[in-house]
Amino acid sequence: MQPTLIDFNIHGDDRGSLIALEQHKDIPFDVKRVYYIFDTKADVRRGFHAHKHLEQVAVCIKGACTFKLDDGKSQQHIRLDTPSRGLYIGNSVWREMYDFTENCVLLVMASNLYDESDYIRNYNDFITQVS
Ligand code: T46
Repeated sequence: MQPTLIDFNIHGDDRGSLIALEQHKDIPFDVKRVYYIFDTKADVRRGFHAHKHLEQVAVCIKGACTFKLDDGKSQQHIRLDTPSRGLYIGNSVWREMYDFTENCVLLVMASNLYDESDYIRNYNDFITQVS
């Protein structure tokens, strides 16, 4: 499945807003792990890897950042700047994150537990594997 933006339903009322995310309803896989990235220093780029199997949905629940996604054939840059929109990233997609705002909190839901052997951290290896 290609990288896709997912709009979440906002339960808003006069008290404010609430978003609930459920596996196989809002998130297209079993959610086995959640992590979040925050306090990212100015001008830092993170990521620089692809995953062999992992699927993820990333959402900026505060602030904003940009994903560069590369499937080996084409690249796209996607700005996440609202808690009501998530970015689905499947396997075999090289990703880099940059232009974090100072207050950015990037929440990521993942289809599996942390496993370093699922990472492809060398770009040439990635290109070889997707070619
Ligand atoms: C991804 C992008 C969007 C853990 O111990 N458990 C975890 O679940 C994760 C995600 C990381 N770590 C450790 C491994 C490293 O020592 O935390 C440290 C930082 O991880 P990493 O350098 O991989 O972080 P990013 O921001 O480059 O990438 C992360 C995810 O690892 C990755 O799956 O797709 O965010």
